[in-house]
Amino acid sequence: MKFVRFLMKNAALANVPKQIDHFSKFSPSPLSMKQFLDFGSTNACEKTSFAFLRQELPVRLSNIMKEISLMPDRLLSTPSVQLVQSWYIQSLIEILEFLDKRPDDHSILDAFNDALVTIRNRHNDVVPTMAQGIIEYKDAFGPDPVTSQNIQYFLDRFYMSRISIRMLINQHTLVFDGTTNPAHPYTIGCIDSQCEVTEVIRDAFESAKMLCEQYYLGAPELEMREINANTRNEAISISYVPSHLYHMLFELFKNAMRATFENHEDSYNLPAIQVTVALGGEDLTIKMSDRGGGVPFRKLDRLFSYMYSTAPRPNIGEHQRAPLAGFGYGLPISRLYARYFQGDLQLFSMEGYGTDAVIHMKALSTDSVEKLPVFNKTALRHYKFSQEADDWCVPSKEPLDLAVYRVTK
Ligand code: W6P
Repeated sequence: MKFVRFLMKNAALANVPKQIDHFSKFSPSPLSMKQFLDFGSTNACEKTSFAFLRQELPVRLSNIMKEISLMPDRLLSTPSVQLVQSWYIQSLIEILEFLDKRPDDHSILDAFNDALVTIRNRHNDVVPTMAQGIIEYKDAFGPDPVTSQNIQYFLDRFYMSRISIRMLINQHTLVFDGTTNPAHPYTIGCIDSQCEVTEVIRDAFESAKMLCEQYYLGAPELEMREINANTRNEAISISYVPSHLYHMLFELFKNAMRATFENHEDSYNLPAIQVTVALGGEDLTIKMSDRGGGVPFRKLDRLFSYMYSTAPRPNIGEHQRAPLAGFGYGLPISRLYARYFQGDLQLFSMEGYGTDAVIHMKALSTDSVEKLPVFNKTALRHYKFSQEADDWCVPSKEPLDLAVYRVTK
């Protein structure tokens, strides 16, 4: 019996490249917020969701697995990246098991839910494991700008794919786990159809404040303004994933608080962090302003760079405290959460004064559509021809000696 299982397992493994080729020929199908909500409301059908996911998950997995396999060999061959790749292969195999199963029997649907939970757990540590691979690469080859650019391109797409796959899995497992007791009636899976934005802002502020007080023995205040141009004096709410919004805001607050402290010796007189929330006809915009002294323009892009912001995880001992911010992938991944539903996260800084962080979100659930990477010729070109020279001149350190050009009389 054991031997038969061994044979079956190897047969599945041998088939994987063929399956990846097949499923990566399909483009992922982006869902809108409205479609996510429909899957989880009155006409929710677990069989439809099952039939959709057993096709769509292999498509999304295979599309990004193609890109993994095109990473530079020096990165692909690191133990960490090999481990991540093996997780993707295993998860693909486990979903493909359901391709020839009919969902008439509820035990199949239950087994599918269990498989999704197993897969989600398997991939919990993808981000730190991938970061370890980058560290291994940097230690061996140094941080060159071309590789940094390629890694940026790949990881933005890879993490976006991961966010989207986890979103699909979360929605299916939460909506169809048999219980109907959401936090409040407007919650469908992990989406809140009436997400009160200022509530999430206050939650994220309070959590960051607690961390900040542990570390700096104080925290700046929050000043919030809310402008609802649609229905005046009404609290602003949209359909959104509160945990995604919380993730972005918590990250921004930590950065703003740290900057405020590092820029003000006198911690009794800290300038407040000002947050403005505005709702218009199509956009919901959140602006967070700190007076933390700002960041030189030249260094602003680095805050979003996976390569530059990858440093070995500090070993946090018993008596040390976790730093407030400043290492890890908080900002680039927050920006992906904003972009995932067609928004964005940007930083504007005035060196010597402070920084504005702006989150743009779609106000309408019809505009909130998943933004997904697709493996096509354009993507392939990025991996094959990315070693080209820049098409803008590099300013040289030495000023040009114009004397060379003087016409001899
Ligand atoms: C800073 C740097 C930063 C990053 C993100 C958000 C706010 C801030 N403030 O000085």
